[in-house]
This record gives sequence, structure tokens and C-alpha cells, in this order.
Amino acid sequence: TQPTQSTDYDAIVIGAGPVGLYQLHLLRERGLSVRTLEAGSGVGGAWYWNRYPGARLDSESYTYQYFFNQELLDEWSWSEEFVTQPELERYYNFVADKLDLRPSIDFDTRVVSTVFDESTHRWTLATEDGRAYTAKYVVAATGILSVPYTPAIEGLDSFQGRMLHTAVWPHEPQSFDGRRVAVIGTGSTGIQIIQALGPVVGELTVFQRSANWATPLNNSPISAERMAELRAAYPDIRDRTQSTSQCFNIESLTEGALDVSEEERRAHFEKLWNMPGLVFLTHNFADVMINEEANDTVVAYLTEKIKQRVNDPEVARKLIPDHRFGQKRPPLEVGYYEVFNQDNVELVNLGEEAILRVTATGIQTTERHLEFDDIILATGFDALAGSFNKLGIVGSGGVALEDWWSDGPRTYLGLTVHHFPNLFMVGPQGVGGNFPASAKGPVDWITQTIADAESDGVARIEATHSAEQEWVDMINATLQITVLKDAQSWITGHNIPGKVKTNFTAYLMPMFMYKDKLASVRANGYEGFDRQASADAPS
Ligand code: NA7
Repeated sequence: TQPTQSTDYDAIVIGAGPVGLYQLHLLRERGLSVRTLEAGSGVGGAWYWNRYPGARLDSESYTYQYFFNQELLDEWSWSEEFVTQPELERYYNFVADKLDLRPSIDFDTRVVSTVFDESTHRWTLATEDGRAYTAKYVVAATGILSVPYTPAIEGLDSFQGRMLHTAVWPHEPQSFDGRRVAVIGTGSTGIQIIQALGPVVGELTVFQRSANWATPLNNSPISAERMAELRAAYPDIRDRTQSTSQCFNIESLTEGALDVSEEERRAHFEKLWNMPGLVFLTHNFADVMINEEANDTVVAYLTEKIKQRVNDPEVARKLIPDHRFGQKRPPLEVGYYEVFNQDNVELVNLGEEAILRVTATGIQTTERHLEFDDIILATGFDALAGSFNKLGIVGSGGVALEDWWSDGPRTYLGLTVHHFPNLFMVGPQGVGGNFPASAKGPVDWITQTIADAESDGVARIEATHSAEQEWVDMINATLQITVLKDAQSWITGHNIPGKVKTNFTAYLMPMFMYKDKLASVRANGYEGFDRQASADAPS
């Protein structure tokens, strides 16, 4: 039988999340034939998969949207400063419909192999169910937090109750009323689900490997008046989120915590405590992430807050982290600490009482057997390199991405990798933070780079080994000046046994430097790249 549609494209985008949808739209606008391959049955990426109770944005809703299209801005209204997952999923569906993206997306299509052909300079992609696609360009928009991590706990499969992972949550409604529930993991996700389930479950047992510095979300509904004000301010908000260091709507102070008096410091922390969002990270003193003594002042303030909110001093002790503020991404909370004041909630500190195994009816710890109806894994992700390593990417000379990255990610600009021509990614060692805003520059740049390659008759464009090495060296060097250098988080790979590698994963320099670099690479004729015309390209 004849295939009903061509499976050969100019470009394939992998993923229909916030980054992939924008990339699809831009490449299509440039007149390229583009197909998006999406593993899920719908759009939204993280906001399609992470459907657990309480799943919510930690960025202000109106900073997390697309600003490139006036109709999108005019026709969409946000209901809360920080909306929940269903509203975000609706937003991405609204965008997909408005921009007519759906006809260009193949859903339920998981890419398992992505192989470069030296003779044609094209990529062949194979899907889990045996379909094949070819394209000159591939953009992997598979996300830095998208491969769910399930720890290898003995007996996990033997549990006869309901076992759920927050990152692959079922579409059918799940009731927890009156049930005995275990939650393993207290990162941003664990904290959101714990505070959502606290009021409804029969009994809740929280298994905590590391406590976290959670600060108040300070959410509120958005009234019609507030929405009108926000709309009027959209041009400013757009510009700010494109210029602050982590693409949030607010910037750090210029003075250090140690430059001001104790009273002034405390007054600023009190202000942050009552402000909405991730402000302890984004609007704190300038030295908090680079000076341990400055960081200690935040730790002291937040320690006091936890002690004030948790009734039992012993429980409060367990909830006080032993890492520096910001070494793990600080979660935002709404009544999280008060959950532990409920009689039907217990906190198990895994450092003092470890999980030995999961049984048919519950969890056996070093101290006792606990019976559960439900076990919820809020154990996070194989972050950063994880989703790219799963695409089965084999580049020029038969080099596998996973092998090339055996010492951790190696990229040029967080967007391209030596040995992998015509392949782009919004991946590790690139900018992060408020993701749709931080990914805008990279996606615009990828689009222009592909458009220029097309108009210049380029058959293959590939980062040079030396440009990549310089980028990796810069990434590794900048880590050393921040408190992240001895962090134990998904950003360093410490969340997964055996994952820590030599190369660091994130770009920590200011956003403006990244933007300048992208601009100068282009202005200097794609500095750091080999661009080969069809006739010159090796075959
Ligand atoms: P995180 O932040 O990686 O949190 C995962 C949690 O699961 C964290 O508390 C881990 O402890 C815990 N964990 C992981 N493995 C185990 C085992 N084996 N036993 C017990 N506990 C374990 O993932 P999230 O989904 O919460 O958030 C990820 C990001 O998404 C978040 O930072 C935002 O940027 C959005 P650990 O801290 O590693 O000791």
C-alpha cells in the first residue's frame, strides 16, 4: 500500500511542548516543510504529562506565555497569578488551534532512533511503532525535565495498591478521599501534591530524602481590572522577561546581603516573604548564590520561618534542609508546612528511617511495616541530558550522542553538538529559568540559522570541536563561582545514582551575555561552525 502522506520533510521538531510548538510555528512561517513528532496524545509537554493534583506554575502565568502574536495576547485571559495544570494545558491547546499547528503534528509518536546519513546529509528518525521519517534538520525540543525518574526500590512492582508517578499521571480522575497515601519525594512536585492531598486523604505519610527551602507562592486570582492592567503592561513584561538573568519579571538586587545592615537585610527578606513567586531566588541580594556567608543569612531567616510554622519541634527539625539556599531549585508552597501539623500526617526522614522495600500492601522501612492504598512517586526526572539521550541519536562518523556525552553534556551554546550536523536542541548548557521566555532567543536563533543555511546553499552545519570545548570549559568554570558547585540536585545529576559527570549542565552567566554571544556568532559568519555547501560536504 502507498503511504498516505510524505514522511520526508525539511525539518522535524521533536516535542509539542512550549518550545516545540513555537519552533514548529516559526519554521513553518519560513516556508519549510515541517513535521512535529510528539509522544503524547496532546500538546503542552510538561503541562500535558504532569497532571497530578496541585500541579501549578511557579512562574507568573502572564510571564509564561508567548508574546510573539498579538491575537494570542488579546484573546487569552489568565485566571490566577499562578495557574494550575489544566489551565496551562488549555492555553497550549488554544495556541495550537489559533496557529493551526495540529495538522503538522503526529501525536502518539515516540522517536526511538535518530540517525545521520553522511551521503545525503539528512536524518532518518524511527518511531517506537515502526514508522520512519527523514529530514534535513532536526530540532529536539524534548525538554530538560521530561523523562520521569523511578528509583530502583526493591519490590516496587509487587505493590497491589495504586502506584502513581507524578510525571505520567493518568488522565482519568483519581480520588484520594479517606485513603492511606504514601508520597515519596519532596521536591517542587512532591510539595505541590502533598499540600493538595493533605486536606483530603485519610492518612498521609511523606518519605523525605532531602528537605527543601520552600517559600510562599502568595498566589491570588486575577480580576478583570488586574487583567486589563496586565494587558496594558504586556510590552514591558515581554521586554523584562527577555532581559533579566533568569527571564522572570524581576531582577536581583545590585547590592549584596553583606553590604547592608541586619535590619535592612531582614526587612528585605520580610518583603520577599510576602511577594508572589520565586522572588527569594530572583529578587534576592546579588551575592546570595555566590557567597556562602550571604547565603547563610537567607538560610537563617527561612529556618526561623519553618520553626514558627511547624508545631512539633522534632518535625520542624526534619523539615529544615541541610543544604544551602538555591542549591536545589526552591519549591513554592501554599500551606505546606501546616500539613505536618495535621494528626493524620507523618513525616518519615529517610536519613533516619530508610525504605528497605515495597511490599504487596505497603512499605517496609528499617523500623516498621506501613500499609498503604496508594504510593505516589514524586521522584523527579532524568533531567537535562536525559531526554536527548533517549532519542537514539547517532551522528556523523557513527558517533552516538550518549557516548559523546559520556562525561556529561557537551554542547556549543546549549543548542548544537559537534559530530551532529543539522541537529539542534534546546538542551543542557543553554539558558534556563522561566522556560518559554528563556527559550525564545534560542528558538529564534535556530530558526534564523536554518533559514540562512537554506538561502546560502549549506548542506550541513556543524559545531566545531574547539568551539564546543570552549563552551564546555566556560560552563564548568562558571559553576565553580556559585554555591551550586557542591549542590546535590537534578541540575548536577545527584538525584540519580551514578549520574554525576564531569561536565556541568547549565548556563549560569547573565542572559544578556548569552544573547550577545548568539548575535556575535551570527554576525561573525557562524563563528564556531563548519558550514559546507552541497558540493563540498563529505559524502
Ligand atoms: P526533584 O526536584 O528532583 O524532586 C524529586 C524528589 O524525589 C526529591 O525530594 C528527591 O530527593 C526525591 N527522591 C529521588 N529519588 C529518591 C529515592 N530513591 N528515595 C527517596 N526519595 C527520592 O523533582 P520534581 O519533580 O519535584 O521537580 C523537578 C523540577 O520540575 C523542579 O525543580 C522545577 O524546576 C520543575 P533528593 O532531593 O534528590 O534527595
